[in-house]
Amino acid sequence: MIFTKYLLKSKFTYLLLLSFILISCSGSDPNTEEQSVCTRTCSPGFILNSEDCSCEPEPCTKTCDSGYTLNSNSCECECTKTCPSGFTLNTASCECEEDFVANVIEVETESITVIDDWKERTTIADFSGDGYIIWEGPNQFWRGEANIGAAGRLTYKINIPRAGTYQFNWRSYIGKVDPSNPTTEHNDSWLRFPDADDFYGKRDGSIVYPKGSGKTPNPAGENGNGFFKVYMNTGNAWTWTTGTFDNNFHSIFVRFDEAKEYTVEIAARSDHHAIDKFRLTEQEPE
Ligand SMILES: [Ca+2]
Ligand SMILES: [Ca+2]
Repeated sequence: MIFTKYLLKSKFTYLLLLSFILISCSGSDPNTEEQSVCTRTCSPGFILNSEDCSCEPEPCTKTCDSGYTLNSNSCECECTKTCPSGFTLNTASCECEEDFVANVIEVETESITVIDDWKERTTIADFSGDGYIIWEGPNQFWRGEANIGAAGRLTYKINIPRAGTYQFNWRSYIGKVDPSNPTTEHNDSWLRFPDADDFYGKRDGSIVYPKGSGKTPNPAGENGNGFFKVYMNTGNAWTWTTGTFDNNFHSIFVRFDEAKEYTVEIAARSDHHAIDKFRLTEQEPE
């Protein structure tokens, strides 16, 4: 009897406990209520996760053009192009740009038949080609502007492969030493580009044109008829140093606006100025 009584009491307790749990669970939970009315606004690029009411980055679904790779963190297309040899990547434009390779035109002065008192010689060592040319006639300076470039005018034809600006240099030698002026005599000849689009001397920001070109300023020293007096001041050696403007050395530049044949004129000025060859070196466009 005692056992039965205990069992009944125990069953009652169990039911009471069960009822209590059921009542508790059917009641509303204030936390759950708050989550279900999440009205958060997310910044651009983020979307609302309604489950935990958080803003999450939008999934990146961008497609990138060829040469670009998707950075999934930033969702940006980044330039990862690889350029072929001879090209360099411009990271700003993501374009492969062809590397500048200068065209160089070199002409042996003895490649034409010389006239007047120009002679083709091989006496001075270390020339290239078949020899060099040297003016063995009288000096052709300070004879009046009308005579500039008139005597011993040699004409060379050159093929310019690409329009642009080229630096002019000749390889020359003082073929006779004046003891009192060893590097300022027998050191120059006349030069003109009659059909080029521009022909000038340049030193830093200073640009000069030959008299007769119609352009100014003109250099100090003799010049005229579109000719520059072109000189160097090296003794006992061939040198590529080539410039104009007395006591204010300006290098020589020529602009050709088309890829075609142009004319170079070299005329006699100082006797025994020897010229082995000349060169035009294309300048990289600025
Ligand atoms: Ca001179
Ligand atoms: Ca030569």
